[in-house]
Amino acid sequence: MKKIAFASLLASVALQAQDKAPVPVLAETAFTGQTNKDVPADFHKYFGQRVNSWRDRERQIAKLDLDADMNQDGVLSNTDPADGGAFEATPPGLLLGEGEMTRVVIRLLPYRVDFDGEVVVTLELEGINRGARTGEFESLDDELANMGHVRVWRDATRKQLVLDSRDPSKRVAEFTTSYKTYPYNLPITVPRFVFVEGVKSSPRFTGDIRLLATVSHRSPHGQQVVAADLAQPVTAAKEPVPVVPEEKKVGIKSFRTSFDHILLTVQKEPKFKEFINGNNEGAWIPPVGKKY
Ligand SMILES: [Ca+2]
Repeated sequence: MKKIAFASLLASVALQAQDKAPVPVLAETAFTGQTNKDVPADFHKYFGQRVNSWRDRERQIAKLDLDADMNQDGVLSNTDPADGGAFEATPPGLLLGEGEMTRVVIRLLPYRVDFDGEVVVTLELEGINRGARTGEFESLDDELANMGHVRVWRDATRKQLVLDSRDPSKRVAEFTTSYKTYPYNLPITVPRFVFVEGVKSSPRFTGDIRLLATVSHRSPHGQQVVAADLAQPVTAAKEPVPVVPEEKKVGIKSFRTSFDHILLTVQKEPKFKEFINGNNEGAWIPPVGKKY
């Protein structure tokens, strides 16, 4: 996660916002700062307190990056600052028109092979309430009514649905790979890319949708490995954690969860594109019946 000039970027976004059409009046007091959900790390309450141990790659099982064509030039670049870093985590994030799709690449780089159990990759869609510092809505109904609608597909032809932000049973997807073949089966089990489709425009806020990806380690005993100083990841099962006999714990390494996210905004029409290579990587798919 590159955080380049995050504060100044926020400031410039705020200035741009002043030039736009009047913002609809919000029911609650308008909160215009950064919400807790603007950093993917919010899902872990101790993040920030132990940054160094969190960033210790020896403790992570893999590096995870979500990448998209943030600057809408038809090329996904892992080195172009305009395609990554703070742009992914600052509203409006990735702009999508209704009916438009774009490719999001999941870069998973295994650090470790010396472990037992499974590697679990999750993709999750969530709304951000920009009227509250916490970024949380009062309820799921409130959230669904006040956020844009996106779907995530595994393919460009909309055959394999991965996520749907309006369907409570389709807001989290999990991909699991066993230590026996990891990392060799990662490309098969975990999508290398997905397509995000704008369905309905964001009604109140820009940057009101986030696509969060996590990669974590699950022990051979079926539980998500959570070290003593870690909170339960939000995506973890809510059932009681099974008790692991002491002798079985010997030799089991636990690893920290890696994560990344991209903010999204859906608008009525696709943003104007100036492709530098004619979109020949298929990074963008226009709404049905339309052309770029
Ligand atoms: Ca680009």
